[in-house]
Amino acid sequence: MSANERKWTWEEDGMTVTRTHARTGPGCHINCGILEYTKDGKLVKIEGDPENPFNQGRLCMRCLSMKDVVYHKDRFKHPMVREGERGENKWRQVSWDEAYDLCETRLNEIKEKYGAQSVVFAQGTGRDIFQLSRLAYAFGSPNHGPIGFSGNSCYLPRIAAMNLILGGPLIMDCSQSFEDRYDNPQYQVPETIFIWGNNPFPSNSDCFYAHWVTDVMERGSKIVCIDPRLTWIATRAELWLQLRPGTDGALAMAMLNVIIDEDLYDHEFVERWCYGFGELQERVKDWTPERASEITWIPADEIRECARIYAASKPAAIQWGVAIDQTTGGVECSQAIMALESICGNVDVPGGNVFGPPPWGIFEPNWTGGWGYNDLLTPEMKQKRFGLEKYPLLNVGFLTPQPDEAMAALVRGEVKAIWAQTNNLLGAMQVQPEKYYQIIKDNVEFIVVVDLFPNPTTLGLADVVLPATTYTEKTSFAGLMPYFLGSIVNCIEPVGDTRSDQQIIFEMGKRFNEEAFPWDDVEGMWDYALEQSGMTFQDLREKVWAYPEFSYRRYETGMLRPDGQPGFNTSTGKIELYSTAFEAMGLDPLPNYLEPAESPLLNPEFAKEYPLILTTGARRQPFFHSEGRQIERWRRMHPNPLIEMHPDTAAEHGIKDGDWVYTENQFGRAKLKAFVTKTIDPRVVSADHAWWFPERDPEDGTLYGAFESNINALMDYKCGKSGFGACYKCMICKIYKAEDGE
Ligand SMILES: Nc1nc2c(c(=O)[nH]1)N[C@H]1C(S)=C(S)[C@@H](COP(=O)(O)OP(=O)(O)OC[C@H]3O[C@@H](n4cnc5c(=O)[nH]c(N)nc54)[C@H](O)[C@@H]3O)O[C@H]1N2
Ligand SMILES: Nc1nc2c(c(=O)[nH]1)N[C@H]1C(S)=C(S)[C@@H](COP(=O)(O)OP(=O)(O)OC[C@H]3O[C@@H](n4cnc5c(=O)[nH]c(N)nc54)[C@H](O)[C@@H]3O)O[C@H]1N2
Ligand code: SF4
Ligand SMILES: [Mo]
Repeated sequence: MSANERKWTWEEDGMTVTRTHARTGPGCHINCGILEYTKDGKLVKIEGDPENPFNQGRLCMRCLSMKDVVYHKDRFKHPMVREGERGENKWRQVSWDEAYDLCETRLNEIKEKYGAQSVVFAQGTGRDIFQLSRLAYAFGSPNHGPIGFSGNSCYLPRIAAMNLILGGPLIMDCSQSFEDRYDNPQYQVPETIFIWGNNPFPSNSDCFYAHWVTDVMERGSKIVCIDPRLTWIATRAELWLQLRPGTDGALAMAMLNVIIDEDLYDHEFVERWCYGFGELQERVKDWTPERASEITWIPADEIRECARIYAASKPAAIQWGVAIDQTTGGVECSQAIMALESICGNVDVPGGNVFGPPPWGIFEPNWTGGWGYNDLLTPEMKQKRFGLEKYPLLNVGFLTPQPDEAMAALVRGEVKAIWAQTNNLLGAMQVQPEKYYQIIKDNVEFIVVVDLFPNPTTLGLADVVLPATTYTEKTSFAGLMPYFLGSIVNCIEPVGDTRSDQQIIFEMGKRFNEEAFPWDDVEGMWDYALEQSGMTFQDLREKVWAYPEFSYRRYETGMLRPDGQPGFNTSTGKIELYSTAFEAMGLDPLPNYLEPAESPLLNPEFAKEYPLILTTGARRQPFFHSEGRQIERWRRMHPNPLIEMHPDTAAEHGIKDGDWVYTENQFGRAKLKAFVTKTIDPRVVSADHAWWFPERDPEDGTLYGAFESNINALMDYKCGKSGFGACYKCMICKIYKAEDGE
């Protein structure tokens, strides 16, 4: 359907239909095409847009039941200022002007007294508020990014490595860059896809829609799955490798060993486009499948088979997930996986792993991170980003503080205010939340939280709460995935006295620095951001989506480098199997495997006390991290926090399915319900993350039970040498039945 035939709004059965895309809030990492049905100014339902190339009509239950979120009784509907002590739940409803006045006065006082860097603008997993960097920089602080989230361990470890080694991020090719999708004659389905540390069906993680996996399977793709749990997709796989959590790097090193040793790699591509193959060959020489088998628990023959399938499949694609990031050696493991993709000739080929269209020429190039860094921050302030001195890798391609260091600064009393937006820091990402709750409460003078719902962070920490809208109530655009530009158009007016994140940033930004937000309104800001696409926001609203030109093997045509030369956007112009940039930063230029920081191999004595490997946070529908526990229809699907364990493990500890169980290690403990299942290795347990209980009385002093079932009580700051990576997916623990029964 061409843009000319496409209508963006029409009347149907007495309802108005708005054709647009979903976005946050509530949380999601992708933008399905939707039809929003409204009547008398109210949302009636949301349906998938069958014409939209991205999702082709399909939706998950979160958008399908969006009404339950939009009109939920608990939603914040007015700005509020804290009256009693933090955690007492005493609030005063105020006007937006009063709330803004207070924020402006307090934040400027703090800036005057301690410097702008002492204010952290904390963004969580929210994928639609990249303008928050501009707010931080307009204020003068270089510290925009998560705080409390060890090792920036969501996607950024992979992106850091990809930016340096390949010159930009790769993603599995499911034809998503073509408007005509699988019908496009240039496209070819992967022969095999490797689902690695990712579970797309519940997660639909960044830039990737799960249904594409079944789409390509229907067209012939085979599956290899690398996961400690037997997931739905693992049951459909040719090969399922059930590895010890945190050891993916060892598997990747051994796959490289087999592929090079058996001469299965793509000589032509390596000679023409890769730098440092000899060094790589030397590095992986000792990584025999037998050695990796001892580390990963995967039989050596299966490692060989996995390597041979990857090398023989033309093309093969790897869809990897956050499990790679959330190990201490997440960056080094990413280096190894990229080396696999490169030496087997799967980079930027149809059905392999491809770059998105380069962002230049499509939208404001810094839109998805660091917008305002160049034009608003002073050189002195740029140096005051927490962790920058220690971790130079922070300078490549994204500009967040290093969160472990930011928290260390907070502990030293150097963080005086936090502006948190799309971030339930106590509820979802903070390691040892109870301990750090006290420290944040004592050390941070002023905290603003912009959110849709009350949660442990708003209750326990906020001095001011600003109520945000859902995506049905705001305008924005989908551009994080550079395959396409998509409109996000409101179909109803904001509920209560809520405002969109973008409007809040825009209005606060003008107060901090009028010149940094020179536009008349939010839509003017969108026009600016879209300028390079040749469209205004109104054009995009009417077109609904627009796909930039896309082609393959762009290293041959000079389209991957801003200077137009053939090659990759790295300093050697080649894929750096041996990274000159890593070397210059004092990091290991070659891939490697690092044992998780807490490991039975590194510390066998200690492991006797905590004999089980703990992986956490495997995504569940319909929740998004700490969200959605108050949405009744969703909660019924998943009423309690679960810990998965093998029947033998349960029996050994006298635990039955459904028992409440404590999981404990040297850092803390959490209480979850046993889910006994043969789909997990007896030596491993897998715990849900981000649990709290909105049904609790907010005045019972427990912050909605924030510290009872929160598995992050067992986590610690354990990033790698690069400043990236963490231990959320590979801790150690013991379990025992909770004596207090139910
Ligand atoms: N143990 C363990 N911990 C983990 C993980 C794990 O695997 N294991 N995963 C980690 C990962 S990858 C991440 S990214 C972090 C996520 O950490 P967070 O980003 O803190 O996670 P959420 O619970 O989604 O919190 C988001 C908050 O933003 C609000 N919100 C949602 N949409 C919007 C919006 O559009 N605007 C505004 N203003 N607010 C909105 C929600 O109501 C919610 O309170 O958690 C990490 N924590
Ligand atoms: N419904 C829902 N969707 C979400 C989110 C959510 O909270 N809920 N969160 C969003 C966010 S912020 C992110 S980052 C993405 C993440 O989405 P994914 O990348 O899919 O991440 P997870 O579900 O945490 O883990 C994926 C799989 O890795 C397995 N795994 C655990 N440990 C290891 C390991 O050490 N090695 C390997 N190979 N596998 C391991 C788990 O068993 C799980 O099946 O999802 C996003 N989408
Ligand atoms: S994946 Fe689900 S929540 Fe996300 S946009 Fe699509 S339907 Fe909505
Ligand atoms: Mo994430």
